[in-house]
Amino acid sequence: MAEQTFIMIKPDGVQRGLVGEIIARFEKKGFYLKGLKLISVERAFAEKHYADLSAKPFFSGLVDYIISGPVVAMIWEGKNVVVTGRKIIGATNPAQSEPGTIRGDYAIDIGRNVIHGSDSVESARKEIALWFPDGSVNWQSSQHSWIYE
Ligand code: IDP
Ligand code: MG
Repeated sequence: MAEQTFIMIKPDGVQRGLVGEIIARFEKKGFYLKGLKLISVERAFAEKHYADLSAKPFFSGLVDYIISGPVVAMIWEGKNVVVTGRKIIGATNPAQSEPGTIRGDYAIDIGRNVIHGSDSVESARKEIALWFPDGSVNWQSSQHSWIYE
């Protein structure tokens, strides 16, 4: 199967009306949308998603942030989508994110950085299994041969 990543538009991105803009960036790049839902998650679920960060001082604030409103959970697929997705998103701290990236263009503070993207193929696999237990939607784009040589 082609590489997949888990992308989540955080509650601030939903509240600020950035859902369409963010989806458009991944679509126009040529990645394929293979899963999509608007969902509010409970504290225990958010803690599981961010389990690797449980020792960090900002952990409880981070969990409060993620459960503060609905998020848009997505699976995106394509060649190198994990690494390229992180580039489209930009550096964790928007103060260091390049203009042209999502965080560089739409965020100011690290604790309100609009979007999440898996940091490796292995975390993508885990995060997709957590957020999409039924797996991804199987479809093929009719544009495939216009995007890949
Ligand atoms: P990432 O989202 O770029 O992968 P991580 O280090 O995995 O960054 O951190 C997860 C999320 O935790 C960040 O996107 C951000 O929302 C939040 N976060 C990270 N560092 C801080 C911090 O120092 N203060 C507040 N929130 C932070
Ligand atoms: Mg991370």
